[in-house]
Amino acid sequence: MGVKIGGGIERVNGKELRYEEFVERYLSKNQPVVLAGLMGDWRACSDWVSPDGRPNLPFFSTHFGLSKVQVADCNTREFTDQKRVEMSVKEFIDHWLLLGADKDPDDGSRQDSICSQNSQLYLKDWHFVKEYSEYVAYRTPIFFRDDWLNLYLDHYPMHENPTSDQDRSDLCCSDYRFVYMGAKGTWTPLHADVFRSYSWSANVCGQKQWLFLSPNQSHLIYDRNMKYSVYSIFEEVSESKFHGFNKAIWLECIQEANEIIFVPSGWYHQVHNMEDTVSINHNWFNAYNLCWVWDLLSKDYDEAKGYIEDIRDICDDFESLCQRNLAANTGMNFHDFFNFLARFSFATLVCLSHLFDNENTSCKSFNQSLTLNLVSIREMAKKMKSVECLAHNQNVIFDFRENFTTPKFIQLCDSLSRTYGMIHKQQRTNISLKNIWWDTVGKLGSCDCSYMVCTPEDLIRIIDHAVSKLGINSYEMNGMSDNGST
Ligand SMILES: O=C(O)CCC(=O)C(=O)O
Repeated sequence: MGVKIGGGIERVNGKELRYEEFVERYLSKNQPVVLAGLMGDWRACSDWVSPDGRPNLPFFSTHFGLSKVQVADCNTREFTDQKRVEMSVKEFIDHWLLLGADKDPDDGSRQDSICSQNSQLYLKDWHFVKEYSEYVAYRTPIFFRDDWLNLYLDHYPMHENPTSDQDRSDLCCSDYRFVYMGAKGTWTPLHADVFRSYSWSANVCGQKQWLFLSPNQSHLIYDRNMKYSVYSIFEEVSESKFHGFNKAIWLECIQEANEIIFVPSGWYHQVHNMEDTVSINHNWFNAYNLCWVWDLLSKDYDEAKGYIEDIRDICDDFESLCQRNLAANTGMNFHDFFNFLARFSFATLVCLSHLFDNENTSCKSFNQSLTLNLVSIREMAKKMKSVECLAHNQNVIFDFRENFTTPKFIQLCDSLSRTYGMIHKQQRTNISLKNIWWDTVGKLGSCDCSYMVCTPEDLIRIIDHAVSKLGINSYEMNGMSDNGST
C-alpha cells in the first residue's frame, strides 16, 4: 500500500508576517510552515546560482574547493543512515559534473577509491558559516534568531571530551548551521532532527519534496519494541515489522527555490531533491522546545543504560560510562545539558539586570523574552532534580564569580543581548564588560548560595532569588507561579 497523504503545509509571505505572529502560530504550536520572500538579498542566491537557475558548481570548486566535507551515498544504507565518506568539495563537484556528463570517472583517480560509479552523492552538514565566516552568504531570518544552540556553540563546546580527537570533534559539533548540495534524485531518509531541535531549510536553488509525519503519529513508524523506525517510506515497508505504518497520514510539501521551510520539533520527515538543489539549513532550540531536548536525552539515557546493564556489577563507575555513551550517541549528556542551562541562565540574568533600571517601555518585549527563557530553564531544572547524578553532584558546574572574568562568558552575554535586541528591534543595552560581576550582583544582591551551581536545586534557588530582586511580576513569570514548591 502507498503512502497516505493527508494534506500540505501552509505557505505564508514572510515579509508580511510579524515575529510575534510566527511565534504564536508556528513556533509555540510546533506547526510547520513554508515562508516565502525572505531570501531576496542573500549573496548565496546570486553567487551560488547560474543564470539558468541551476547550482553554479564551478563557483563552489573555485572558491571553496579545498573544504573537507561529509558526503552521503544515497544508494548505500549504513545502520539507520546513509553511508558517509569524506572528500573535498572539489572532488564532490567533479563527481557530480562527470555523472551529469554521463562519463565514467577516470580509472585510478581518487574518486574511484571514494565512491563507485553507482554512488549517488549528497553533500550534507557542511559547516559553511564556521568555515567561511567572512563570506556572508545569507542572514538568518528574524523568525529563527532565537537560537540558543548556535549562540552557545559560538562560545563553548557542548561536550568537552579530553579523550577524543579534539580537532575533529571541534568541527563536527562546532555549530548546527549547514549547507546541503545534491543532484536530482538525492535524498534524506526518514528521521526526526538531532536533539529533537527545530530546523529551517532554505532552497537557494532547486526543488525538494518533503514528507512530514506529526509527532502524535510517530509511534506508527516504529516496530513493536519502539526500537527501529522505518528507513524509507517509499521502499517496501514490512507490515509484520512495522504494523502501524499503513495507518500513518503524511503531509506533503514541494518546496521551490527561495522558499524556507520551518520544521518543528519531533516531526519525522523524509526529503527528496527533485532537481539539482543547494540548501541552507540550521538546527536550533529555545524556550519553546527545550522540553523536547530533555525528553530525548532522558529516553536516550535509559536506552544507553539498558545496553550495558549486564556489566553494571563489574564497572567501577557505571554512571560515568552511561553518560559517556549518551554523549557519544546523542551529542551531549546530562552534565553537558545542565552546564549549558546554568551558563545560559546566568547570561540571561546579566542581560536582565542590565535592563533593570531601564524605564523605557520598548524594553518590555525584550524583557519578557528573557523572562520566558528563565521560566523554561527553571521548569527544566525542576525536571532534572529527580536525576540522581545531578541532584547529588558535588562539583561546581558554574561559578558566576569565576566566569565573569572569562572573555567567553562576557561574549556569550553580549551575543545574547545583541540577539534579543535584534529580535525586538531596539537598541540593545550595553553590557559593561569590565564591571559585569559588580553590576549584576549589585542589582541582584548577595545570594546565600553565592552564585555557585552544583545541582538543579541551586539553579532554581538562584533564579528565584534573582527574580524576586528584579521585581519580575507574577504575570511575566506565570510559569513560576508555583515558587517555593520545588
Ligand atoms: O534537505 C535534506 O535533504 C534534509 C534536510 C533535513 O532533514 C532537515 O532540515 O532536517
